[in-house]
Amino acid sequence: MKKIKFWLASFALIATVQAAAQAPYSLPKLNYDVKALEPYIDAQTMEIHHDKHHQAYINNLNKALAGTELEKLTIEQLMLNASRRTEVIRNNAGGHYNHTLFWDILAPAAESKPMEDLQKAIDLNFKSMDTLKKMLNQAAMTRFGSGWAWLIVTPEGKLMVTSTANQDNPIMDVSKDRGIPILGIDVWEHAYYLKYQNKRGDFLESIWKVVDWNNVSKRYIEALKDPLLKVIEKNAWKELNEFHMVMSQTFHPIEENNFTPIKERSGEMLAKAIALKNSKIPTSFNTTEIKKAIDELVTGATELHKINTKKVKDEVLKEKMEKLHDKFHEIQGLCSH
Ligand code: MN3
Repeated sequence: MKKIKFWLASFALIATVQAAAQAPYSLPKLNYDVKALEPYIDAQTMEIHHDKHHQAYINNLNKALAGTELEKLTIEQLMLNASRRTEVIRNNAGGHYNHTLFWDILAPAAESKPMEDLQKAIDLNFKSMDTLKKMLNQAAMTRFGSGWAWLIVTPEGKLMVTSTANQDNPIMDVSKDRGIPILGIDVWEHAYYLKYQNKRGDFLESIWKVVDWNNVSKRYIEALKDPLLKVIEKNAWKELNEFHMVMSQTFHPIEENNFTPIKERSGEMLAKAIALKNSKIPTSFNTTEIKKAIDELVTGATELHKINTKKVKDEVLKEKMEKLHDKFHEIQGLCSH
């Protein structure tokens, strides 16, 4: 049975990888006519914004990914570790994701209202819809230069208003506030300049006439169930990532019989283990199991550093390091649920 499961999983993986390989990103169709959001967003703005600007993000993204390993990643995976991507990939992956969301949360003369679950969450987090709109407009007004204002679902399942510069978004590790966006307002001048010129505030008043709360509500429900929330939560755990960095930069050389990095950095690794122990453990990872494993990680890193300063044989160092590496992966495994 296990074997069958393994093969099924392998086929699924191959299918996914193949789909990704032959699927450079493409422009999603609008669900409404370019004129449909008039008079709040004019047809010419919609046309240029969708057909030219969004298309350009897609073209640049496909070009930057072509023939690289990154082609196999999902758009979310590309964005999560934005700090490690090139500027081109970060900007254009964000540009594609953000605009895809933007078209979806707009609707012609939307007189829609949030569905019950979202309405309750808005009341709980912001007291009222009016306050939420004010906060979003404030975030959009004070975003200097180009960027986005967001309503996001945080890893704790709460709603939060935030904003990002350029084409960044809260899925990215470069953002201060992290979570899954369910509503985004584009405040690049290309989103409003033809009709509103420099009056960003007027654009922000109008946009509420065309926000599709049905789709925002659906996105809210989906975000709460999305495994990406846990991934973001773990990805945002800075001390875990910093330990991981030192671990991978010292452990992998050992596999190739290079002991120099660990001999030079065992003290640094111990410091990172202690920092991890003292860090604020994200809510859903704050279990006795994980705390115990982190304690053991500190013990292991202490021993490793101690024997390293005594200049033991490489084999002894290697054995300790393998145990520490296993312990770290145990923590990572516990974190992924
Ligand atoms: Mn735009």
